[in-house]
Amino acid sequence: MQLYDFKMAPNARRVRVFIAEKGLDIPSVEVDLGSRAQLAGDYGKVNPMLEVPALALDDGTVLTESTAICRYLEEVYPDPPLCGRNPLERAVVMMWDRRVEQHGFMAVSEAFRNGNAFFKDRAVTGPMDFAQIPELAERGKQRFANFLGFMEQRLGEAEFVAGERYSIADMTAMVAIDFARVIRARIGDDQPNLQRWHAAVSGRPSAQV
Ligand SMILES: N[C@@H](CCC(=O)N[C@@H](CS)C(=O)NCC(=O)O)C(=O)O
Repeated sequence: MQLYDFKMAPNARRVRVFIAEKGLDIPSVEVDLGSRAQLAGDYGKVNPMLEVPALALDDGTVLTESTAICRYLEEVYPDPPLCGRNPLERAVVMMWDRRVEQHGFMAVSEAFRNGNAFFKDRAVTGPMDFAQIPELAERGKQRFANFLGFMEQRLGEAEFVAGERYSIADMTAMVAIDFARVIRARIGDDQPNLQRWHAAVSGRPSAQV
């Protein structure tokens, strides 16, 4: 296997954290998004969506979409379970992971890509160019602030995002919140549940990747 990675890319970090939690050692190659390497050369043959992460398997299959990559690794390397241990747990974990992805991850992404000059005419990833929409940058910041409030409430009722066990939903939430520094958004001093949870998940060795 080989992972197509980029150190600063949050979706790639989601997969790196997952790999670290599984204790796997998967070789990786860096696709430098900073110099737009994903748009040049042969990377389109690896991933026509021109995104990282991508996981190339030994049989030539290339998996993209961070959640799909993690689900594959969960099936092949079930220990420790990170996506739930039974049908109900798996559904609850996926529910929370998807909520975090849609309302947290996408909010930061919307704010960052529509507000930062680097993404002029590249407001959406992939082969098509899209102009920035400044209103979306503002809306993304608002959505992310709402997300933090929602998570503060959630983490007041459960130890981890999806319940009493650490899961992929915690990884997605941690990566989104850490990445939100790019839009200058942070957990507030008045959000003790989020602070407690963030200290716990950030203290795991996997968070260092
Ligand atoms: N849905 C994809 C999204 C992947 C994605 O958006 N990757 C970003 C980096 S975090 C990317 O490759 N961006 C390329 C670009 O900016 O053109 C996933 O879950 O992996």
